[in-house]
Amino acid sequence: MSKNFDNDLISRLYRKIRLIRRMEEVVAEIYPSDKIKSPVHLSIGQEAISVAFCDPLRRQDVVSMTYRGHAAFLAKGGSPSGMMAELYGKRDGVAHGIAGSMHLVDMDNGILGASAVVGTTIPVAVGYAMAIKMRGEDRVVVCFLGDGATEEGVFPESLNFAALHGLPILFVCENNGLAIHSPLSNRWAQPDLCRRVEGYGVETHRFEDMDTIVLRAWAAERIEAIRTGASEGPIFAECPTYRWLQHVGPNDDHDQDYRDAGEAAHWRGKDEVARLGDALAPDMRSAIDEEVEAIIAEAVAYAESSPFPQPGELNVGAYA
Ligand SMILES: Cc1ncc(C[n+]2csc(CCOP(=O)(O)OP(=O)(O)O)c2C)c(N)n1
Repeated sequence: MSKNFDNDLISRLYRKIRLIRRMEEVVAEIYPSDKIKSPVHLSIGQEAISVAFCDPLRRQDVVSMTYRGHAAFLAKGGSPSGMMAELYGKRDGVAHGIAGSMHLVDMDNGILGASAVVGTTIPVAVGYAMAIKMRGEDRVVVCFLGDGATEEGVFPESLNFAALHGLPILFVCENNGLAIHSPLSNRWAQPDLCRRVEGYGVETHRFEDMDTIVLRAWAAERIEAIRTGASEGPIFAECPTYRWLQHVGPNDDHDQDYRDAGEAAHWRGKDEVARLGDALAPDMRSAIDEEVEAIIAEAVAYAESSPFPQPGELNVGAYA
């Protein structure tokens, strides 16, 4: 990490990445108690991408994410208490406690939401970008997707539409190399994803590594270029990453033979939460850590004390 780093930037990024990591660790601790009513797809190990791409966004900018969306939700400014209550299935959750971890949403903070159905948020994000363009606004959409989602037919359809209309959208592929248990080598004849995307007339960039500061600098520059019209969207970024835990649930699954323990050790050895924390003065780091623990304790207490929704409330928010 650069010695000339901006201390405010590092502390801001560390506060976010630490909050996301600790929220998910606490979710994993609580999960076996059955208080959390929804399945959880944890992003532990992948958080840097959401933190880096959300940091340059304004509140009125928009993100859409996948069912592995806790990191993007929190990075974009979603409420930790509202998220925890949603996981508990409680009425004060961000989706009234009837949607769960895979459907976090918060339109006041520009969080379009997520879906359990792979790829389905991509055209919704493109539609939102279309609306922004038609209204002549300077807002930007960031659409997070997994490598598996690029295999859905809706991905090339959405890319083509966004490119044809020059929409203000940045697609961010969190490439963890796996769709559940299937590695890329079993799925892609052409392993160069950016090359495939370029075929649609879209600017692409592939990162070699997951370095929060590097990702963030690039994101800030390209988001600003889309916002000001210096570059026409869409833009596509492929970010290599690694999912530390099992596809769904709170546990490690390296005892299964679908992936390599050496690879896990490699990624754990360059953990971005530790790297950013180590770049801060120890007293600043511990002050942030304490602040984060207080936010999480409040979120858990909020979730515990919120009531369950009643059966008659099942359709709340389902129809406009
Ligand atoms: C349309 C559809 N097909 C299949 C599934 C089953 N499924 C759930 S997660 C997943 C893997 C998606 O992988 P990726 O997009 O890379 O995201 P990751 O889980 O790695 O974050 C699949 C195939 C689904 N939910 N929706």
